[in-house]
Amino acid sequence: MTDQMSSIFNTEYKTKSGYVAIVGRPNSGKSTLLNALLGSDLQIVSEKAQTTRWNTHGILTDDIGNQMIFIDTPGIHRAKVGGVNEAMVGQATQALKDDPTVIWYLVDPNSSLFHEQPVIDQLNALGGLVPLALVLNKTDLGLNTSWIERELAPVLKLKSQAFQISALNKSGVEELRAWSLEQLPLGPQYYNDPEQISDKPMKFFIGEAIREQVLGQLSDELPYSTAVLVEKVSEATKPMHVSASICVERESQKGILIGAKGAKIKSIGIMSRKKIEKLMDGQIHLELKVKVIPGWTKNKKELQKLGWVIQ
Ligand SMILES: Nc1nc2c(ncn2[C@@H]2O[C@H](COP(=O)(O)OP(=O)(O)O)[C@@H](O)[C@H]2O)c(=O)[nH]1
Ligand SMILES: [Mg+2]
Repeated sequence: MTDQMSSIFNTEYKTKSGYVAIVGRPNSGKSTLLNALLGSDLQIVSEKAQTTRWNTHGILTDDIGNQMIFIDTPGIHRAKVGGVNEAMVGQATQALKDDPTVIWYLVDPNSSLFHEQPVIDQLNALGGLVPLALVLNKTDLGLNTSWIERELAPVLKLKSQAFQISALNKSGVEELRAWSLEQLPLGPQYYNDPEQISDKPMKFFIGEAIREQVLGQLSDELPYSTAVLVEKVSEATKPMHVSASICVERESQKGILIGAKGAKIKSIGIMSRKKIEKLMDGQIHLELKVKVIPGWTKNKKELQKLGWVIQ
């Protein structure tokens, strides 16, 4: 065999790797758990349902080179057909179709089984081969979670292993990680740099940092009608420069977002800038505008422009 040929056939990997899909209802704590694992606050978290809109990969490479790639998903729930909610649920179900090596199914102990049904249906549709961790989160709240395991384990067709964790204070997270690593096969390192913790570019996290403030600073309904478009990031200038628009559906929403004498948009700008400066490790100038795109949450073309892949 020539050297070249032997290198083609040399598939003996010494370390493990694989994909872990994190699914569950909105608000079960998926993004909090990913942040706990990565030791970062990259993923945005809020008490509002449906904070996560896109699948993102979190990458964890351990000391000896084992690589777990986590896919944080928007929650699975019943959604109206043809709009932003369906696109979000579509993201989550795609993560399951993409052949994950392990699945984590997160359950909030405040949930009711009725609301869990859409997630259970998706999991059962996979047919039974993927190892599944049934992860009962928020144990720090001191609620009784044993009923969940008792009720859910028998209706799941995948063979499951139950874990009790608190993503918030990180208890039980290490056991979950260690069990999942055991399930992974020997395989290639998908990402070369052991320090890299996400597949998404800086631009994505800048948009998310702004959206996090919109979610945190505005009342219930408005955030669901907003999207953030990051138009430009110049790292060469000093301070670095970011321009972005917050898109809303109606003029009236634009008014609320800007606030009396511009106070709201100013405060959103100041807080987002702080997080972006942390992410980019330096001073930035943030230029923030508000744009009205009528009915974007229901319009396929607009959703695509804002980054959704619609089947
Ligand atoms: N008490 C408690 N709250 C949690 C825990 N994990 C997540 N949360 C909270 O639950 C809410 C939803 O979390 P998030 O990670 O955004 O959920 P996701 O929609 O599944 O990604 C946030 O307010 C979190 O702070 C936990 O272990 N304990
Ligand atoms: Mg989330």
